[in-house]
Amino acid sequence: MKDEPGAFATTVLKLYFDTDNNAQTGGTDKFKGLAGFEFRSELDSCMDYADKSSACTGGSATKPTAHWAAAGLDRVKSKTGLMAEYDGIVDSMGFPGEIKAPRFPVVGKRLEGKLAYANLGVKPGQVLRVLVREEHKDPGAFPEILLTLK
Ligand SMILES: [Ca+2]
Repeated sequence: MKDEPGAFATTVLKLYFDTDNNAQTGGTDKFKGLAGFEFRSELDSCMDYADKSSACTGGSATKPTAHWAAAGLDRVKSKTGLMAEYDGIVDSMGFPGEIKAPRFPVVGKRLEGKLAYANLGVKPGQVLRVLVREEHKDPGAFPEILLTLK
C-alpha cells in the first residue's frame, strides 16, 4: 500500500486468474477489458475494532485494535461467463457457506494473502495468466503476468 492502513477497511487489489491460460474460456467484461478469467481474488485490508467488531470494508466508530490482511476468492459463474457474476469460494471475513481466508498481520504498508491451489483448481507446473488491478485507480492495471506455479 502507499500508506499504512488508517481507520477504515477496504479492498486494495483485485487479482484475476486465467487458470487455463486461455483467453477464449472463462469470464469476460468488455467494459473493464477483461477476457478469459476463471477466478477473481480481492486482497483486503481488514481490521478489528475496540468494540470487538471486524471489517474488510467500511469500519466502526471505535478505534482499530489490529490490522490484518486476507485474500478472498470468487469463481466466475460458468453459466453466464460474465465477470460481474461470481460464486464465492473464500471470504476474508469468513462469510457463512464460504471458506474463511487465512489472516496475516499488516506490517507497515505490506499486505499478505494466501490462496490454496485446491481452491483455484491448479497444480504445480501449471501456467496461469494473472492480471492485478488496484481497487481505487482506474484502470490502475499492472502488466499481465504469466505465472508458473511451483
Ligand atoms: Ca481461461
